[in-house]
Amino acid sequence: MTLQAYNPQQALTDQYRTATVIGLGVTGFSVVRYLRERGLSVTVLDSRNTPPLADELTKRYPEVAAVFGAFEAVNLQDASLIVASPGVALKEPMLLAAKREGAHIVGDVELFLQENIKPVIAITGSNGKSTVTTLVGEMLKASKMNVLVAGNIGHPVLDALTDKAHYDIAVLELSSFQLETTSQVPAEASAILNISADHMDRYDSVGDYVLAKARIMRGARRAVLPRHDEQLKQITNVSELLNFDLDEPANDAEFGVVRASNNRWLMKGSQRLMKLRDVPLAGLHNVKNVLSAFALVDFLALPLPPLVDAVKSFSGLPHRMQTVLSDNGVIWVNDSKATNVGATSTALRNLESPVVWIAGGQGKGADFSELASAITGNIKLLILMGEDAELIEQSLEGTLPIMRVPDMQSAVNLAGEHAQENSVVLLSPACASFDMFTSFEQRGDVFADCVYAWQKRGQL
Ligand code: UMA
Ligand code: ADP
Repeated sequence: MTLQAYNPQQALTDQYRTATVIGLGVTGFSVVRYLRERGLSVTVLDSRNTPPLADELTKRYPEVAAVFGAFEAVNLQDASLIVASPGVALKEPMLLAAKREGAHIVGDVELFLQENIKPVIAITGSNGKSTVTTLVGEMLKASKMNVLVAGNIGHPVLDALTDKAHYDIAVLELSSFQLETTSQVPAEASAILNISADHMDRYDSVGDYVLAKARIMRGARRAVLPRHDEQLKQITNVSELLNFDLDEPANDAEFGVVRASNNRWLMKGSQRLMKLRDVPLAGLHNVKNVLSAFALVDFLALPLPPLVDAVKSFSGLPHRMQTVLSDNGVIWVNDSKATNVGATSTALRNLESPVVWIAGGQGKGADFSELASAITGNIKLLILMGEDAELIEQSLEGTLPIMRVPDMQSAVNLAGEHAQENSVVLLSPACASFDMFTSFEQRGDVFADCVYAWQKRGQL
């Protein structure tokens, strides 16, 4: 069969009358909604035998054909337009075969950007995306703007279009997976917050992962980058560059920190933005996050006071260094969103008290020996669980005492026995959660429940 040639000047939904959606998670479901509203005939494939949204699909869209179970190339034989969910690798043989046959493969973000006419702020990076995306959203809301916050943060972008939500500006958190299926991101300002290795089960090298992230700069009018990352600067072909870091900024395109008398100030060039001590989020990595948020909204030239008020009242997101309980001199901290080595290293470096550290899960091909440089004398004990516990133990052997447990309650009980007064018990897994939990949120909630159960037991 000869497939129809794609015309980049015309919206995909005007060019194709049929589409195949790969993956029936929240993204896949939102894509089905979007395509059906535009009258396309849709087929859905999912490699699970019974994806959780299967019943909902049949109920809402009985006309949509669904093929569940192992992916087979034959199911894409006649597909011209394929919309792939971010969790499905483009290396998937069925997709490679379809591409060879001339199929057009995109993601939900590509479809959104084709139709969106409002200004976009786009954010990627290995860590801090959700924090910065939410904070930018709060800063714009405080400035009386009607903001859409969507993307990898958990709200599929196309839901905004199908819900016909009114917004003046879109703030999008974009993962490397979403960027792989997006040709251009015509944003007013795009940020790569930082890079540390992640998703090494999906990429052949860190270089490939960085290149996927760098796609966020295709079509960007302004780039926001960490000041001293020469590699990112080299691969960013955007004429207007803004940067951020914790040192002194040299000019108005630089955001940083200066010490003046007894205060440290967040600065844009020589302009004071706010006192560092008024940033409620803990840790210097969060100061970088706040600086990048100021840089991202800079092009709007908004009055400063509402922006500063938004930062002052932003207490952070759950599951990121969140205090669950302070009891008998022990602070229990939930950092379940630390799903990679970079995030957990930051958590360990930020803590000065004695730490009992709980980690483990699905390692995604990470090199856990990189954690060793963040392990100083105050990290007293590592309690490991999950699929890659053995691998982490081998990688960190000799750096600190390590114990293994089968589940979260055992981890919490053991931590409670070992934590002395003035200690922190930190859940910072450096791994994905899917071996034992449905999501990082559920893992964090289970941790909190186990901590409360431990506390209750102590009170009996
Ligand atoms: N599926 C297959 N075969 C595969 C892989 C997946 O059939 O090989 C199916 C699954 O069976 C499932 C569906 O695809 O039914 C899930 O699709 P998905 O994995 O793309 O996940 P969604 O539910 O659509 O959620 C996605 C993002 N998930 C991933 O990128 C893995 C969510 O980010 C995002 O919030 C959501 O879209 C809305 O945009 C999560 C994430 O973990 C939080 N992101 C990674 C991260 O932050 O590190 C990138
Ligand atoms: P993402 O959306 O990129 O996963 P989050 O804001 O959800 O980022 O934070 C994820 C994890 O990374 C948390 O453990 C958090 O404490 C840590 N983190 C947040 N910002 C940074 C940063 N700038 N550098 C390193 N780690 C960070």
